[in-house]
Amino acid sequence: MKKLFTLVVLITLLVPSMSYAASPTQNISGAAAAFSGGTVIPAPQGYDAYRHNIPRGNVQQISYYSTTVGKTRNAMVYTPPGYTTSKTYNVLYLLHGIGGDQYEWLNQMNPRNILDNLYADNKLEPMIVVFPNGRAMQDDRPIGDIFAPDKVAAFETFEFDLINDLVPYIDTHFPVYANAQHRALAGLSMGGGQSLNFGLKHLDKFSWIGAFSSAPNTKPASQLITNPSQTASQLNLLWLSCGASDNLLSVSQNFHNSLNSMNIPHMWYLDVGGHEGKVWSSGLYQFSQRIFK
Ligand code: FER
Repeated sequence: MKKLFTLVVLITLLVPSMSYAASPTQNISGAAAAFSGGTVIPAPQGYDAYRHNIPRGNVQQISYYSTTVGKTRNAMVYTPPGYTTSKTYNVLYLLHGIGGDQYEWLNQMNPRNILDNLYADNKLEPMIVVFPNGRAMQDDRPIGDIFAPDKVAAFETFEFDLINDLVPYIDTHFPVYANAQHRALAGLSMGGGQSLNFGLKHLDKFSWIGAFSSAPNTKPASQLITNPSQTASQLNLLWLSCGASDNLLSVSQNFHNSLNSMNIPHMWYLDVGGHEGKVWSSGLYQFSQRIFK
């Protein structure tokens, strides 16, 4: 009798979550699904919440010398549960928005919970996640007028800091695979634009690219992609997502349309929401599960 009771409780607990994940209506009404290149199941309830009794990753600050800026700069690094220097890891570089810095993702998007939960569910390949400061200038703090021309320009300069300074630092100070097959670049808003601008230009360095709610710093796809068949063959994943009520939606939409006209395989996910954290948490949840596989 006790066994039967346990069984009933277990089934009651399991069935709703399973049918939630599998329900086709979740795709349509839950996320206003509009994507190509695969099926996107919206993140389940609690995906970004702290789950008790699971192994956890760690976060540390690192400092590297930037030849680009001419000073030592800081970044944050998440190492996954069970991290050991006797294994070799993939690396995801995750970039912030115009008002953010290296702490923005960690403080506002719950990446630690999202990733720890996905590892507990066996849905991620082992990766370290680097959270840089993408404003490559002497004073890189998001203070004063965050739209000031020198601050906006510093988001462009970050291309050289990333490629020449930060990536080489990570490659030599962490146990990582130092090649494009094992490197991903993604970001939110300004960071989404950076990911497209730098990623598509440096496909010898990154083969997994994600852009969440890309900002107007995004260059035209036709400028970034001059040899579509070569780009298509070098990419492992190009992911675009945006909230349906985001004021910047046209940036992603236009990029998606250009990619279609150039026959560049990519995923396009129209999420629920505006220019806000829940769309970026959701973007990380979706993108992180699809990389390094
Ligand atoms: C702009 C509007 C928004 C712009 C940048 C943003 C550079 C960035 C928003 C964000 O990062 O959240 O016109 O120009």
